[in-house]
Order: sequence, then structure tokens, then C-alpha cells
Amino acid sequence: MPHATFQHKTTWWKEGIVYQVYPASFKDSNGDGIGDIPGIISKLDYIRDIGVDIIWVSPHFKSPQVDMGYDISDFEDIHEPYGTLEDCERLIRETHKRGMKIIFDLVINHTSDQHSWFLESRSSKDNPKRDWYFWRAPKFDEHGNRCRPNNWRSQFTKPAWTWDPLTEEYYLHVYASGQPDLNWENEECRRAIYESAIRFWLKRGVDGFRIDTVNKYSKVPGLPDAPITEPQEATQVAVCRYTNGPRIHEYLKEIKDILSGFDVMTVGELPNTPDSNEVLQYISARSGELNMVLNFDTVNLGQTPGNRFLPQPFDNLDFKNQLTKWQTLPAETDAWTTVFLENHDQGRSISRFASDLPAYRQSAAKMLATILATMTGTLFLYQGQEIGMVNAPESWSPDEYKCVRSVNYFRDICARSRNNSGSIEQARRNLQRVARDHARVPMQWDATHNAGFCDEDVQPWMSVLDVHREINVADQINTKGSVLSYWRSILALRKNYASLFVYGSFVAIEQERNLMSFLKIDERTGAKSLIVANLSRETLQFTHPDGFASEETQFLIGTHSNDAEPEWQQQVLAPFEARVYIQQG
Ligand code: TEU
Ligand code: CA
Repeated sequence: MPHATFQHKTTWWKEGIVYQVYPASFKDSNGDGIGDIPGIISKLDYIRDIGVDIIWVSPHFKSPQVDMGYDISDFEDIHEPYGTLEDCERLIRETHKRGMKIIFDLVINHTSDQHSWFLESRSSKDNPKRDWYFWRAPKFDEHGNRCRPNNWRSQFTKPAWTWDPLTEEYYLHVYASGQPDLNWENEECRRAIYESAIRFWLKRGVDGFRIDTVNKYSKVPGLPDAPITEPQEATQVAVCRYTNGPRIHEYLKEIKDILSGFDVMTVGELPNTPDSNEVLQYISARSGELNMVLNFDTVNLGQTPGNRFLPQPFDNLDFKNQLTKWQTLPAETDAWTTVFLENHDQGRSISRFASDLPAYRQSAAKMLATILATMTGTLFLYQGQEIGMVNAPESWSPDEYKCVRSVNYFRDICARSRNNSGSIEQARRNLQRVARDHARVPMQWDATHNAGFCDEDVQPWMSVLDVHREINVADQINTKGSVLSYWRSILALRKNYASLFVYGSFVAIEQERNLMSFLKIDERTGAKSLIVANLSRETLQFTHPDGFASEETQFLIGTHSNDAEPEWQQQVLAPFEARVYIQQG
């Protein structure tokens, strides 16, 4: 059996459980239908009681909300509906008071087009901040028609360049036109980012950052055209032109230098980087750029690269392979890894990777919890995951979807198909599978009209799911056997056995497609754990691996048995059943 070679030092950000809060949809405290910072503060005890150690707050900074706050117009101020700077400082204090840490979202690939830097930059070609963004003169075709500087497509369907009539040039935006890309080649610009977005918050006691789209700050010099992969299209997927560019590690080392001296954590969001050598450059402890990254291998399943709404078939073998892809990294290298299935950019894990049918969704939620809570690395939960929230239903109409990515996609399909009803129906189904909106609906606190998210006579900014009557915190919080109780129990076990579950080495056991099974080994004590999980709706046989059939094997926790019922010894798993066995060293 392969054994770990690298011994990781224990640290709070390795064993801490991270809980992501999406401010707009967590809790409204003042009756405007929008979640806010006082709302978050009112739920801090709830969060702590799940077993959470670190709260990650999605952007709450001043923003016109073109992309839900990932378009920041002032790094040093708060989005007004969310509260004030004082509220934010109170959030930091109240989190710390409860023994938890708090990290913020660091969105520095771009700003809002309403940021004062951009307003200055666009004001004239000789403005001192002109070079802080990417401005380019138009090209002209043989008929003298104005053309964009290159063929890049943005992440949100449209071209990556927007024409600005004021100075008659185009500016670059990898995301929405309201999110112009900052030019990191400009040193003054970089220094301003560090001061305003990073130091400002370090001084206020934040415990680290989730760094947004951490590999896009360095573009291929000269901004050359992207390879033509869709000849019939005017723009092309250009990820290779703006991802993992030549100076990215130089920039991240500058950030690392700013953070040194603070006991803070960094987790980078690392899209479009499946190659482990490339990943290691970001997270090797020796290079020290980032503590860890969020890889996209699992959450991209079912989506086409460059066009997430185009379905791709996948099965449970793919799911197992992708989910465990980075599990052996901590044993084999000096780098640390992460475990997650949800965030604000993804549909709900139960709906995508298991089953949200009423008969299965509870078991499915607990089964996924069992896998996640026993895996190696820092564990990230997304609000609502702990109660088993599911995707919006098929009956949802396209205008329920508010996210810029969804809206642009749907409009594009309507325009291209000239409102063909078949195409529209297909687009609607694609939205129901993978739109980011599924994670952004209001948190389901109770069974009342607005799910306890906001007052009953208020219109919430996004529709509350009807299923909140069956899936909500109030019903689960004191209920034995609920999804929430299960999460609390298994997170407590994860902490109790941290050297096994958080730090232990991971060994996959080959089994049939629908059975996920792995060992965790505590290299210090020799303790071992066996995890088995049925990823399907069928009943499954499994065999205990060698050494796990003996008397010394204890049943630790399982989705279907409350205590050591005799069935646990049977080597049969009900649909979406999962169990954890342990052998003390
Ligand atoms: O997302 C980065 C990003 O590029 C993702 O959209 C990714 O391409 C996609 O999920 C792959 O499936 C971050 C934020 O998380 C997102 O909410 C923002 O819209 C985006 O950056 C721009 O700031
Ligand atoms: Ca509010």
C-alpha cells in the first residue's frame, strides 16, 4: 500500500471548515428583500453550530452588481444595501468573538466600469491611468468597417471588447462589459490594487482571501487572436490567451510578500488548469504563492469547456475520478488541497451528482456529506448545502434566472434561433441543469412564505424555491436524522479524527462504477478508515477489503443507521447509502 511521504504541519486553515456566505441571499434584516451584513451577523451562532471555523463572504463591496458584486467600484466601501463599513467591521469582530475566522473575496482581475480608476482611465487617452486597463485602437477590414482588436470571446458569451465612443478605442473585459480587465503590467496599477484591495482589509483584521480567478492577471503579450475553433463564429474561446500567462507567478509572489507577517490564508480560484504541474506552481509550499486552490475538475462535469450550457455526458466513474483527482497531492508533494462540490457559480450538488427526487434527496445529501467530510484537504461548504438544498425546478421560467451569464446565454439562443420554440426549450433545460442561479436563491430558513429569508410581505430579489416547505433549517435543526444533524455529526468526527480525515493519506479502492470506496490512513498512529458510498439508485453489494472484515473494525457513522444496527455489517448498500468504518492504530 502506498504510504505518505510528506508530513504536513497542522494549521488552522488546513483543518478549518470553510462556509461560504452569499450576502444577497443569506438573510435580509431590514425588509428590502436583499440579504445584508446585519443578517449575516444574526446567523453567526447558527454557522458556528454547524461546526464551521472559517467564513468566506462573497463580495460585499461597493458595486453596480452587473455580476453580483464581482464588479467592484470601490474596494474600500460596502455595497449600500448590504450595510456600512461599520457593519462590516462588526461582522469581523462578531465572527472573531465566536472563535471563527473570516475571509473575503479578492476580485482583482478587473474592476467595475464605475470604479474611479476606470472612469479616469476612459476619460482621455493621455490620462495617467489610461494604461491601468487595456485600451486598443480599432482595426478596419477591407471595406473600412471598424473591427475589434482581436477575436476573443468573453466568459459571458459576448465579445471581450467594448467600443468606447468617448476616446474611440476598445477596452478589454474577459467577463461582462461592466468588468474591464486591469492591466497588471502597469506597476503603479498593481501597487494601487495591493493598497486598496488587500492592505485596507488586512488592517481591519480579515483572516485571508479567496482570490477570484487567480490565474488571469497575466495575458499573452500582444493579445494575439485565439485559435479558430468555431469558424462560423465571429469570436473564439480565448481562455489560452488570458490564463496562466507568463508573469502570473511574479505577480502572485508580490501578493505573497504583502501577506507575509500576517497569519492569513489564501485560496485561489483556479479555472481552466487541469494539469498538475501547472497547479503545483501555484500551491507548492516551497514557492509559497497560495495556500491552496479550488480546482474545477469536478464542477465542470457535464459542461463543455468554453460553453458551460452545452451538455456533456458523464457518469459516476467520471465523478469519482475527478473528485479524487487531487487527493494524493498532499501525500506526494508539499502542496495542500481542497474539497468542495458547491459554490455560488454552480448548480446544487445533489441535483447534479446524485438525485434530487423526494425519495432520494435526503440520502443523497448525507452520502455526499460522508464522502466530502472524510476526504483530505480543506473542506468548503456553501450556504444551504448543509440542509440539502436542490436546484430550482424544471417548471421555472427563463425570466427567473437573473445571473448575467444565464441572461446573456438565453438572449443569444433566442436571437440565433429567431425564437425557435425547440431551441428555447433546450436552453431552458440547460439553465435548469447548470445555471449559477441555483446557488443564488434565498437561503431556506423555515417553511413560511419567504422561507424566513425576508419578511412575508416583501418581494425577495430572487424567487424563493417552493421546496423550502420541505427543505429548511427550522425543520432540521433539532431533528435527529436530518441532513443538518448529519452534517454536524460528521463534521465533529472530521475534527475528532483530523489526522485521519483531514491530514490522512488517501487510497482509492477500485470498485464498480457506482460504488465509491476509499481508505484513509493516519500515518502517525496507523489508524485506518474505510469509506463506502453508493452513488446510485440501485442496491449495491460491496466487499470489505482485506483487514476490514475483522473484529477490530468499528462502524463510525453512516447515512442509514442511527447507531450500530446489525444491518451495517451486511455488505449491501441501499440507494445512496454511505458508511464509514474505522480501525484504531
Ligand atoms: O469565476 C471565475 C470563472 O471564470 C468562472 O466563471 C468559471 O469560468 C466557470 O465557473 C467555469 O465553470 C469568478 C467568480 O466566482 C464568478 O462569480 C465571477 O462571475 C467571475 O469570477 C468574475 O469575477
Ligand atoms: Ca436587506
